Amino acid sequence: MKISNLETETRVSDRPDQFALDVLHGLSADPKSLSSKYFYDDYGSELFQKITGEKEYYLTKCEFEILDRLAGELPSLLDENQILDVIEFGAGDGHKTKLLLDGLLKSGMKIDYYPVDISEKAMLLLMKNIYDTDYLKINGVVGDYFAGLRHVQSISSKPKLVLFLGSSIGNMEMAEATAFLKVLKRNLKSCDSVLIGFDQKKSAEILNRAYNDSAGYTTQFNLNILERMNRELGANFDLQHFQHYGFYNPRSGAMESHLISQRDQMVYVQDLKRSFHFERFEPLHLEYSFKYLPSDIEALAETAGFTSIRHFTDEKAYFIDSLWGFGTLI
Ligand code: AVI
Repeated sequence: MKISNLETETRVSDRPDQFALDVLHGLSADPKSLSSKYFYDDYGSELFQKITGEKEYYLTKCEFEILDRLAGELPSLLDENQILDVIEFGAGDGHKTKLLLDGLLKSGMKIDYYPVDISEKAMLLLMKNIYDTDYLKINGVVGDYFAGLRHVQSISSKPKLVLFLGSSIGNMEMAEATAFLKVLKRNLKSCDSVLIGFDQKKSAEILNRAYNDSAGYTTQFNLNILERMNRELGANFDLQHFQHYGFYNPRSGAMESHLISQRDQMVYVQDLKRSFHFERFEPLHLEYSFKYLPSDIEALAETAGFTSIRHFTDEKAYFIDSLWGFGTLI
């Protein structure tokens, strides 16, 4: 695997043939579904950035508030380690992380920062916001999260802080989130820590508004997955005949996003040489965004093998960044 300054490694999940296979599988299934990871082509990532700026989408603003406060406190929680590797999964544009890094640097720490992202474009964006100094060295890793983490473990034995911010864990179903965190745990040592963002359970009205913003970016974000199939796989989806439907399901504890076919229609996907039938009002499921109670977070941490947990929340208690480690309480 290659690392640093945008030398790219093989892209595993984003290969066009994998996309085609997943589309074949997802559109042949009953009920139909596609993985939300396919939202994030360049245009989808741009739309997501716009969503985060919308007034209804409180998640990013709440996490910003938390990290701003945590930045001053974090050094003392990390055992005052004077040198640290900070590894971030899915770093985005780096704005939120910069707050934390600045806090750590102010305390006199020396940091090697390894943002790991599958998107080279995201990495370029981040490098515009965070740059090398005498105390901060940035080593961008374009690739898979765990390949990135293992690589850093193989070249450095410094204590690690792994960041997985922004409620990305919420886009995983429980079994997947648990498996993901168990693998993370296996790849860490007892001196390492993890900071993970969780969106909290709250009133259905607030949640429904956040995933149905009035400017319509969430609708565009969902429809872009059809456009992506048109562009990359030669499909002929007519976007006018699908409607975005996002709602909170209190039984599963998740926001669900669907595109609902507005008519009985056939869609042809050239690269698959296959047509797919959509009945009138048939849903195509695209995303879960699971919401957590503090007790859900603690149960998940324990199941994954982490024993030291501390929660940080915003004034409204809408969002939690949870710091996990090993051994006794921090
Ligand atoms: C990236 N992820 C945490 C977002 C979320 O809130 O689940 C994606 C998103 N979907 C609709 N709006 C934002």
